[in-house]
Amino acid sequence: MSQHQWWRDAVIYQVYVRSFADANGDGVGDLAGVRQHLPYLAELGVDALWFNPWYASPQADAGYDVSDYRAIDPLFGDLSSASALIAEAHELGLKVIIDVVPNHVSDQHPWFVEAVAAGPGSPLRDRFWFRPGRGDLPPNDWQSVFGGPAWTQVADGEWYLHLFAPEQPDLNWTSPDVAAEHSDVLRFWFDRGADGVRIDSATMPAKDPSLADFDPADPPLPHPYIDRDAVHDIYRSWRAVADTYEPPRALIGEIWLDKPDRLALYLRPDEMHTAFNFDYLNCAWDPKALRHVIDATLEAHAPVDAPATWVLSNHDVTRHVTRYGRADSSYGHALRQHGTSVDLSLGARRARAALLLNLALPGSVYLYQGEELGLEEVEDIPNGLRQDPIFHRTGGRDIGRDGCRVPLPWSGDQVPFGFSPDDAAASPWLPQPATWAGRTAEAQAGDPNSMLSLYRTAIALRRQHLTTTTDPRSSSLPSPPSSSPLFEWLPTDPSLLAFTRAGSFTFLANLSDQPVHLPPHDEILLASGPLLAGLVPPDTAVWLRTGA
Ligand code: TEU
Repeated sequence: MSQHQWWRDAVIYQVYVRSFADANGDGVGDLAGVRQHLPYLAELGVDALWFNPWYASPQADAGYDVSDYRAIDPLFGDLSSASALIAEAHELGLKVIIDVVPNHVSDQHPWFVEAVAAGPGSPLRDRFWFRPGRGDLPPNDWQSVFGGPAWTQVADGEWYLHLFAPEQPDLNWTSPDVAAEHSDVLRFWFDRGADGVRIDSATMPAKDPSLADFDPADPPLPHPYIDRDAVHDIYRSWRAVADTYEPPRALIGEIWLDKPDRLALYLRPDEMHTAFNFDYLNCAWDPKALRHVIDATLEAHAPVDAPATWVLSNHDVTRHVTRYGRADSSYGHALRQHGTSVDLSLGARRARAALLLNLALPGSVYLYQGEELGLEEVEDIPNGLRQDPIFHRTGGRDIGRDGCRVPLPWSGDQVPFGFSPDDAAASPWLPQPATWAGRTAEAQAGDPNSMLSLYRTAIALRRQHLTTTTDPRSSSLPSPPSSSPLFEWLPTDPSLLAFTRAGSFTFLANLSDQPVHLPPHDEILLASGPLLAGLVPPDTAVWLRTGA
């Protein structure tokens, strides 16, 4: 396969910069911290890094409120450290994906500041959604994703739309300035070596211009602001920009839709290359449900010739070790609350099996920093330290996303576990649990049974047995025979998941509560946990080499 299509079967690691590694001791992760740990990421064996927004921002929503795309936030570094980071990543064979947020900007972005100052009727307000209210009430009944009304009033009496926090005014994509500016921003970063872009809230930038009221429990179709046809024009124009580069840059969509056929529309040949699979993320640890979502995903992606993606965690959702340790293991759009009982050792066992499943399925895989250390959701952060606007805007009804954003434990046996230097001026921006002492990257690196060791081994074996991408780090890897079927379910008991890949590779996961026999095989390549006398225990997965 062409090196140009690296994203088809890449393993992509999400770097949440503010929680990755803090080199300057202010308690917040930074680009210098990422640079120090690039060898760790190369050793993990991933192909690409996706960085959450690192641009200048008041940080009302952890950087998803951008005030200047052409500057790095001083919390994280500066443009020269970003360029150095990109160059160093490339030297290690790692691609770099940036994050762009078309739906909104910061209320401190010069466009919004100007629009507010210009007053009602000014064309500068056309880049946003300013409207007069209905008496003392907002222009319509739309609610923000983060809770509360989606409108905020400015001093002259007009209101502006924000589907997220009030500090994140929505852009009006019918304004030509908006499209031109985003194409320029993409060029700015592609010229600096970015290999792709993750597109935030990608279904939401196109709005019904009538801004009519609707019942969120029974929304009309098309929806007033989710997945409207006009949104595709945006990504066609972005694809045109990406395709002017050599090699072409990749477009990756954050598309929360529960209809695989609607998702596939974003993956048409002149739009995005790939999108996150949130149906899979939302799926319970249940063989029937998993089989169904895997089939639906592969069926929806095949006609548009786009690779499927497999993702279980990110900076917005409860970490999957915790989800899988609950009686109801699906994520859904459930509120995050205290007090649901979690069996973390069960969650970790399932997470190990799930890793083997993700890496064995056809397509690309997204990993969220810390999952390779088996980190769980930190649910007992004191309310006074919570930062997420979701916590604050729901009055604590939803405890928010801080629990999956806690700074990583790197080394040592005491807080801050090497996240910040020993002489740091500040503590980590969110408190780390003392129980992470045995879970640092340093502690796990030397333990062949650790989560980290499983990730390293599994990613390396996947490269050897299941990918066809040319690896810049090695030129002599075997490719599967081209005539062999790429993916085929094996007939098994419905409580198991079993399939073959590439003719000589078999995957089996036992999701029943009884041990099962290993199927015929030539060699056990990897198991997610100990096998007992030829038996695969519950919540355990194996990779087998079978007769080619
Ligand atoms: O998220 C978009 C989004 O709608 C979901 O993340 C989800 O509904 C939300 O997190 C509630 O759980 C993206 C980013 O990933 C997120 O971090 C930003 O806060 C959001 O956009 C606004 O830019």
